[in-house]
Amino acid sequence: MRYMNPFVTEVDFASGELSAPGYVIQRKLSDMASMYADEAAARRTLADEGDRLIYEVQGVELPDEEGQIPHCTTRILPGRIGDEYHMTKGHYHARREQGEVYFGLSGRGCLVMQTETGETSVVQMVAGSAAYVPPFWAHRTVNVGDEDFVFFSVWEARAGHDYGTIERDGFRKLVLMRDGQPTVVDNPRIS
Ligand code: S6P
Ligand code: ZN
Repeated sequence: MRYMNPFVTEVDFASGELSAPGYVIQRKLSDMASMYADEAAARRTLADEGDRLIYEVQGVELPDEEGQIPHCTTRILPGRIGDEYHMTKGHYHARREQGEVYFGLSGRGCLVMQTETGETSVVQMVAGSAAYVPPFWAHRTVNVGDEDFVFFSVWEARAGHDYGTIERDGFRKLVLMRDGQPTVVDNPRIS
């Protein structure tokens, strides 16, 4: 563990932009078409409208060492693929015993969580919501509003990210538009 200097980052609540991002990740529809429940709708959207930005992450660069506390913003653009709202890929932490805190900065979203033993939870997030992702819970965020949904995340550096389990199995709960409203439904692909 090395000493390093303290620093501050300015965060734009509306856009999620950091004053000096150490990295920026953009996830487009083409990166995650197979993660949408209606994959045919995703492929049709790509063919008819071309690719689109689904979400962007801006974070500070920190050493990958135990005790470091990485933090970043995520901005999910509004929109749907078929009936399903724009969302992040979602992941378990590679070290399942590491939790995380999400803080809503602007817009309106859902935080979809599940455990490997079959429990599920979906909580609402708005500006000012501090949501806790306990150890062992996979997490995905969904923009259910008409404007950008932006939140701030804080986790432990050695948590790591396991995307493969969700890519293979999906989430048990989906957030779809039903009668114009965000509605949580069971994922028909998971019995
Ligand atoms: C990191 C934390 C978030 C997500 C971000 C993008 O542990 O949960 O910063 O990385 O919201 O989601 P995803 O699923 O593509 O990493
Ligand atoms: Zn995480």
